[in-house]
Amino acid sequence: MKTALTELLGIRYPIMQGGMAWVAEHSLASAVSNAGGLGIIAAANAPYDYVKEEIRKTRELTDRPFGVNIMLLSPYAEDIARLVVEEKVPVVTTGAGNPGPYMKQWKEAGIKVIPVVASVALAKMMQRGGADAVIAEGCESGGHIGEATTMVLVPQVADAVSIPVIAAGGIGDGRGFAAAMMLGASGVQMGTRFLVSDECVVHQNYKDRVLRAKDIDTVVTGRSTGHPVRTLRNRTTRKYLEYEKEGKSFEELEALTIGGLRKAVQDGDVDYGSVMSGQIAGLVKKQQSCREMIEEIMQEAEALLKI
Ligand code: TUI
Repeated sequence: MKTALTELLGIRYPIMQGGMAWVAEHSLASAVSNAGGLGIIAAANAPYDYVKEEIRKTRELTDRPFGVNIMLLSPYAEDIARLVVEEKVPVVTTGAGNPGPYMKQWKEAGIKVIPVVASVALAKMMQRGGADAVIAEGCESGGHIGEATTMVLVPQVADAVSIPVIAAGGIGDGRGFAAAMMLGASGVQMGTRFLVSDECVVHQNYKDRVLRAKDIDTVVTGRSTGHPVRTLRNRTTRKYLEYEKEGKSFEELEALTIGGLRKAVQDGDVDYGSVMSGQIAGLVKKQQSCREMIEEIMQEAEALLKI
């Protein structure tokens, strides 16, 4: 399938993998790129040397295009912004902020820049700043989220900009892919579905929680602090939501979740850790290779889009 996104990035299928913190490393990113999508390494809160090594390992495993996601709240965001230029990384995506200050250096280095936006206003600003495409991410997504759903955000962003729009949030199969195209997207980004892939290195307990999740098993914590985060419900989210209702301080809330994602991803502590997941977890029922996932989604979508 040829779309504005496959043309822009030189990839076979218009499917990107989300830059999931602690999850999206070289093994997952190279598997998605080798399967014809765009794999992404998440820089998250990691320092320069760690991300540099991840880029090297990814290049060892694939000669296809891949990207690095820069989480703009990271204390190392500036270092990683420089690293992607030094390493001539083909694609950069950004999240959780406005990458405006870095755009010029990335564009001058010939990097394709694709910021995640959660509003029409930021999408327009990114287009003015030279972005090659935008990812319109709805609040069905896991992790740090905005306000609007994918269903309302994607068509409004598609109307507002002339660069390609990639839909993210709540997409997990060929139906979601086809729906995104109907809303004006040129491709999709998926996180939760790839999280349970064979090549994804998260602890099996984490994958099992996602595979067993039902439609209404995610919750959003942190609305009161201005950092809403969607995760699967567990002991910690229950306590967090109680604390928020009681008006506990920012520090008390932070203390509950600090290091929680690492605990879930690496130690498999899914009862107390932070099990970030999108709402589409309820639909994700099979652990497969990234290639099987991508090919299945494309077959479903192509059949639907021909109707
Ligand atoms: O970034 C994400 N998802 C993430 S980052 C992350 S690590 C983290 N953990 C705890 C707290 C904070 C971060 C886990 N999940 N998705 C992309 C995304 N970006 N979603 C929403 C946005 C966004 C929101 C507002 C982007 C820009 C924005 O406005 C920026 C501005 O200044 O106007």
